Amino acid sequence: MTEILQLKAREVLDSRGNPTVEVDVITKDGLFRAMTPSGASAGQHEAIELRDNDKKRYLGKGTLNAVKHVNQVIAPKIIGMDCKYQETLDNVMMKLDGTENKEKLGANSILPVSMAIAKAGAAAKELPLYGYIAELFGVLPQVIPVPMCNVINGGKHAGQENSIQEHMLMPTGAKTFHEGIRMISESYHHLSKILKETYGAASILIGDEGGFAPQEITSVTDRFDIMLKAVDNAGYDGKMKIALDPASSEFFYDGTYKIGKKSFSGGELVDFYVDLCKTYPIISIEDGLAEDDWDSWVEITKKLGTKIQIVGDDLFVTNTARIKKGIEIQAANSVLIKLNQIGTLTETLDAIKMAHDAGWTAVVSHRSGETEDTFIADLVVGTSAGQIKTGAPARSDRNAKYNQLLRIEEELGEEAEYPGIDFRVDHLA
Ligand code: 2PG
Ligand code: MG
Repeated sequence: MTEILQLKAREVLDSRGNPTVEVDVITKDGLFRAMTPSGASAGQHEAIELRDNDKKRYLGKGTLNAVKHVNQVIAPKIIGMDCKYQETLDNVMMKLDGTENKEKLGANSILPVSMAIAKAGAAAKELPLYGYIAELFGVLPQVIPVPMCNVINGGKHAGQENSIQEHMLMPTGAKTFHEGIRMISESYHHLSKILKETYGAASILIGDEGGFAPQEITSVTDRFDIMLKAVDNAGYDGKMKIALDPASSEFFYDGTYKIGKKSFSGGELVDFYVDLCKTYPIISIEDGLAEDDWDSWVEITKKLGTKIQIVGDDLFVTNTARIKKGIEIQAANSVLIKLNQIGTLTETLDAIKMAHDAGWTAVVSHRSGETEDTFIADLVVGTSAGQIKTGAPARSDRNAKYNQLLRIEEELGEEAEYPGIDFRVDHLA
């Protein structure tokens, strides 16, 4: 038995300078620390992130109530328990909360405890975190993910309205993660050069996820063209694919989608994506449709689902009830995975398992408001998910994850597998 000796939360800052919750767990093996991230284009169906709403502190975004819930409600129950019983401990917290969306205690109080406990459990078993998660999940940790790197930030992450949010490069032609990250970094710097030469210094200011946010380029095709030019200049023509996250719930108003000055019905937007896929090397579209527009999701999956990855983020919110529905009606073929959308590691692993069992992919993701915590890098290896979305190769809140993956690939040595374009195959088979 490895007893949880102390459990303590505090308020710290995230990458946007907003407060978030950090938790320390102490066992005989030492101190284990975790922090919860926070979304901006968050889905309506996500577990609740508790904010104090005291306008005198942090413009209402304080997290002192969530901190209090950890210290006064969760800690007294959890202290003394064995940190190796992840599922039991997560269930204790879910019971303490007792609501479906964790609105009583807040997912931002429960999640950092769940993550810190996993880190303590890994140490107790003398395993690296990815190895411990792999044991919980029931796979061999070997698959290092293909990164989805958001090199042009739009939408809420760049102070824009009615605009596509994420324009990502995926180094599918690399042989290893190390090579993939180098391809991304070099292309990113070529992109910076082209942008600055074409549009001036302001165009290389960056958004929340480290990608450039050129306000001058509003059309998605112009954004893709300049990205592909950068890839070409870096010498990687044909070795890099495009992934897109429009985050369309953000520009959906009473049944109509609005991108810039154009309006689209669900069906018209699906056709817009179909056309984009004819011209550009797109292999993945996330949240192409809004979080409750199930019919249009079924339509996009019918039209594009055999050719590319159709990922549900706000649609599924890492919640098995919604993923189950999506599988039944074939509304997508992939799930975006965010720990804080659901609030515990156990439920997150269940969501990935459900996706894999249906032959779907799962993409482990950061939030736009991140921290220095690298948990998701270990999570993606520990579940063989094969893809991670964690921003541009800029700013340490994003690079912390890439750097951890570089370390894990080095540690796995010959055992490491980088799936490249085969990220879609089921690595659990
Ligand atoms: C998304 C995420 C992360 P946010 O929409 O996929 O990129 O954004 O964390 O703001 O919800
Ligand atoms: Mg998204």
